[in-house]
Amino acid sequence: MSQAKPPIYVTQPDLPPLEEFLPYLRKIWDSRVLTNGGPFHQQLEAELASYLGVKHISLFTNATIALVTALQSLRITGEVITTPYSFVATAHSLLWNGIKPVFVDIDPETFNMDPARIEAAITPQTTAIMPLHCYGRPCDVEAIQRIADDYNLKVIYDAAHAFGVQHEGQSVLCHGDLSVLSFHATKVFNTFEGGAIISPDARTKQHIDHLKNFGFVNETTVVATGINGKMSEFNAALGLLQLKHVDQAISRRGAIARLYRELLSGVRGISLPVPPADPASANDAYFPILVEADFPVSRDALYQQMKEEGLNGRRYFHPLISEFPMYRGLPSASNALLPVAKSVSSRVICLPIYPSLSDEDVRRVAGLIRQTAGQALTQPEPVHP
Ligand code: T4K
Repeated sequence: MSQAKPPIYVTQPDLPPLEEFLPYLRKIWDSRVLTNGGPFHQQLEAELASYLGVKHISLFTNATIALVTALQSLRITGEVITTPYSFVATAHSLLWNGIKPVFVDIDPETFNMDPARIEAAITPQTTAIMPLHCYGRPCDVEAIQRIADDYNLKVIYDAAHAFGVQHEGQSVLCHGDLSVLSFHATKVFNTFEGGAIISPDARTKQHIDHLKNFGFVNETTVVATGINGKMSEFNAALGLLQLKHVDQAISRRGAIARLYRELLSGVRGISLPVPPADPASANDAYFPILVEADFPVSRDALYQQMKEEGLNGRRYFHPLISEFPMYRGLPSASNALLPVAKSVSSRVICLPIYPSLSDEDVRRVAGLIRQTAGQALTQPEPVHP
């Protein structure tokens, strides 16, 4: 009797062997330094800056607090132009600062904010642009910067998905005024929970470091209404260890993406994302597919069918941020103004992708999609003795 296979999910956190983490824990136990910018925190900032190819990095407890702090640090007010096609934290960070989000539509190929839509959304209240490098794919950073320069706007990138991504030979995180990374369990590089702000200079970093520590600059001086956004020594230690394995993890993600492409190309009614011309511009954080009208069943029916087989994709990002109750009353939230985002959101499924996912599981996912399309995989099942 064949046993049911365990379910697989859109992602599974990458973790190093536990034995490798124990010496780090021993050091924490011996020193009793648990947080507040201890040695692992300092070491991880230095090692990440070097790995990512950026000058200044401030570690955070998570990317959401980092986004809120990034906006505070640049004193952003009024209106900020942003994308409706993201995780809700992008826009929530604006509301937490009393800023009005102004949504603009996305590009149908990259799913990033369409720079051609930004100018028309600028008003006298606009102070910044907050784009997302969606699924880790670089935005049109040059076009966005040109608009920001013309209208004297700041640019804060939600780079939650963009760990290790390069653009034109340098880190994509070097663009804009600030970039925010997420090190959440579900991300390419995780510290359980965590995040970071990339700053262009030491003064900005110092200010951000004050803001993430209640605004303290020394024992008795508080210069701003800062928050507690500090990363603990535990998370920083894990990050140091994860860094040793991350190249391998990204390379395995690449192999899985290639296998999905091979197995799913030519399937009627399934569109695959166009890969960036430069492979260094991809970290394969996600593998989105679009279920088109000529696929035999709807996107939601396929999603449900996958779920029933224990092959759990996710509809990132459905609903759009602009459809949630706290945003849908905004004039820019009307679906009529966001046709591309609405259409992508109604067609997308992100397929499981993570380093420990086996080729066999990739074949199960692709096989189910092909079977539903009436184009079953022809390769014979591996024969087990
Ligand atoms: N900006 C963007 C563009 C983002 O995508 C995110 C986060 C943020 C900002 C904010 O970053 P943080 O403040 O989180 O650092 C997940 C994540 O919770 C969220 O971090 C992420 N984006 C978003 C895209 O995905 P959910 O609600 O889908 O998570 P959940 O718990 O359903 O996890 C998905 C699957 O992952 C599970 O089915 C199983 C697996 N999983 C998850 C966790 C947490 C595990 O195997 N182990 C785990 O510990 O939001």
